[in-house]
Amino acid sequence: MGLNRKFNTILVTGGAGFIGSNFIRYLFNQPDFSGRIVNLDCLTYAGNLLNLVDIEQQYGGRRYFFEKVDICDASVVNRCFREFKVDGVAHFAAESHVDRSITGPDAFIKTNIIGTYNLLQAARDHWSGEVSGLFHHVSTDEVYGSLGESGYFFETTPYDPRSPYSASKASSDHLVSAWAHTFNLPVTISNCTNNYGAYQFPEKLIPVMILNILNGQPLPVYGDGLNIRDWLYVDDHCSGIWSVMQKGRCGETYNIGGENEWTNIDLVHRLCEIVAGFLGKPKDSFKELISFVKDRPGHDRRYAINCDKIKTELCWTQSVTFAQGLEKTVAWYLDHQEWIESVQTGEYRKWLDLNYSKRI
Ligand code: NAD
Ligand code: TDX
Repeated sequence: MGLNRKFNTILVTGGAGFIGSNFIRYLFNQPDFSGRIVNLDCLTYAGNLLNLVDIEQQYGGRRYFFEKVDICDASVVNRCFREFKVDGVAHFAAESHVDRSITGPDAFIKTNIIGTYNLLQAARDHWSGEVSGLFHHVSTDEVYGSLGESGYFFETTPYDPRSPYSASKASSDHLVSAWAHTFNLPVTISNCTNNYGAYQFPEKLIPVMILNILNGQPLPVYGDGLNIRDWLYVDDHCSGIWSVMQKGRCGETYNIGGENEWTNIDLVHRLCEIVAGFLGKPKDSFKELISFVKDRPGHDRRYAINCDKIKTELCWTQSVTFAQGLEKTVAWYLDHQEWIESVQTGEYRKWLDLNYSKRI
């Protein structure tokens, strides 16, 4: 691919969340990015500026700007585009947890659908005439539905979302494609498998298990534990997104995956062993904590992605093996007791209120 887009100012939505904060850190470490990043995040329970303290210290006010903004608020979103002269969007902001979408779908419909619509409209308004840019939409493999024992999701697989979360992400993907087709908005979309790594909020499988092991609490495995997920280290997701933003063809979708399928129960066993290793305990020490619990309603059985397109077209590939990634992740949680405590006690919310309540 000859294309190599340059960006002056990238608007990262949801930059205070798990993948968004890793993406911001990743971008500042790229020698081919010398621009500014505007982090637009309304700081829901999943938004945590402690994830970005180092970035704020190093780049704050010069190359990094935080704006406490709800993407459902169209006029403020518009103001940010104008004020910062945004020429790239990496759209991460979303309600992201499937279990929460079952107990409270409302926020998913608002943020994932209406919020995406507002951003698309703002980009369309702002990028007319001489000014242009790229809108990259970060999405999930869950839009494709659920697989049986064999087969993979391709970019051409028909959408078949089954949870309120995946249905809202599928809706947002369709909006993004429609804005490209109808209004010629320059967009790219990526659909990725399950991410893991540093700063992941302890509601998702891997951090829930690590923290419960450390606290000697039951490890809740849904159903029979044989559901399969394809896991990708978060930095590899970030490099995939950056490849698509720089070199991806407009209007195209790229699947990003780990090619790394695990049943939940095997993964939980592995985590028990890794933590035991770090703590110098016998391998099976924590496995008795495993507790099979009631299944998630509508629980998708298997996700697995074919990512040949991004590999062959954009020369992207995974760089971290699952063994390395899990070790790094467990080590990160062990080394970040303050972060964990702040998240588990809710202290981080007070810190945010103190530091950011006036910036709405
Ligand atoms: P996250 O829940 O950790 O972070 C979401 C961020 O969005 C938070 O900082 C939150 O404050 C912000 N946000 C939520 N509603 C907002 C609103 N209305 N206005 C402004 N900001 C708002 O999520 P994540 O796991 O980092 O996922 C990021 C994106 O990647 C999502 O779009 C998700 O669908 C997608 N994705 C996630 C995974 C995964 O395994 N986590 C895999 C594939 C795709
Ligand atoms: O306590 C648990 N026990 C358990 O068995 C939790 C939290 C999960 N699970 C199971 C459900 C899933 O089969 O583990 C698997 C992974 O669950 P989650 O971490 O909740 O992720 P998942 O539902 O697969 O969705 C994730 O990947 C795709 C992200 O949350 C989405 O944002 C992303 O789009």
